[in-house]
Amino acid sequence: FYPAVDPGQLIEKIETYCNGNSSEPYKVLVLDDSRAQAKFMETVLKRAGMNAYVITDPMQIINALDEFSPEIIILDMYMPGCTGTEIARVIRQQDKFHSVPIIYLSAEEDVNKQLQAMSLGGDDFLTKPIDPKHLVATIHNRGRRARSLLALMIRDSLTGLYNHTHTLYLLEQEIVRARQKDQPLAFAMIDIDEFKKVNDTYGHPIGDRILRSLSMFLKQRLRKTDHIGRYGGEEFAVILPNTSARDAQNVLDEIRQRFSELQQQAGEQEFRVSFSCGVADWQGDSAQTLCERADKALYRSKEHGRNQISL
Ligand code: GH3
Ligand code: MG
Ligand code: MG
Ligand code: MG
Repeated sequence: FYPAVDPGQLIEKIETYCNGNSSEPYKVLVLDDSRAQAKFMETVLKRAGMNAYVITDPMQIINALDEFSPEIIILDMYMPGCTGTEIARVIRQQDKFHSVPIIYLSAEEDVNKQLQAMSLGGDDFLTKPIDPKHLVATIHNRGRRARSLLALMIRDSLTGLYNHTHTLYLLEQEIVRARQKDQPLAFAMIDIDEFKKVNDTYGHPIGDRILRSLSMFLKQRLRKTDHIGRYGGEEFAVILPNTSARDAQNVLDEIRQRFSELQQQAGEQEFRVSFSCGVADWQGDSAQTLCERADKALYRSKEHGRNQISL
């Protein structure tokens, strides 16, 4: 029922330079066979506060991608034994770098060749000699766009919470951390009660509003270090690092009670909505089995009459 968690290379990339942390220096990989040009690039990028990783041998590209996980790649066009477009193809073959911005930097002045290179996996074509300001501005623009796209990719658009995939990724991460630090970790699944009826009675837009209001409610009540995700339609997941299941149960039960007392409004009509919750503590097992235990606990809450929390 729960998809096996495959953090995927794309997600790894997201973690490296996302989470809204746009003050992190851009990680720029430069490949140019000319040592002088490589040195020049390194100096310019470092002066601009960027994290530069410079190679002069095209054969090092795979290793550099692996080790450095660049956010932006700058490729020379003509190198001994290969061209920039061939390197771009190699890069694009990896899922993880499928959408990383690639900027060609070359003395090639033939516009047709430039356009052809752009059509083969490149995003920009800059010509040498390059004005450092122009280079830095181009990298900034590309980098900012790439980061904001990735930031969108990990969120659910209705609630702004983490989406299903990213929630599972964070759970994997927190399991690693809990193991390293020998700390407890709690995981909770929340499911709104009789939500179909809410939609049927008051309409889908009201249902959406309730989903957003529960998201806000959870964000306000939980700690900054907790992770809240929209796990499915009207299902939410909460990861509570360094928290015992008992403590998680207490805090979530308080949230449950207050939420169930809120007056929801649809035009003239007032009504209440509740949720059920299942909490599980990490027992040294996998994310998948932890999810399964939380889900079973949630099912018990439903069975025993809803608007309650089970461990
Ligand atoms: P239970 O107490 O057993 O959980 O009953 P339920 O009606 O909540 O459960 P069920 O799984 O039968 O229905 C879930 C409903 O949630 C079905 C669907 O219409 C609604 N839903 C799922 N996603 C959204 C959404 O994005 N917006 C709105 N408005 N409703 C949604
Ligand atoms: Mg060259
Ligand atoms: Mg449901
Ligand atoms: Mg439900």
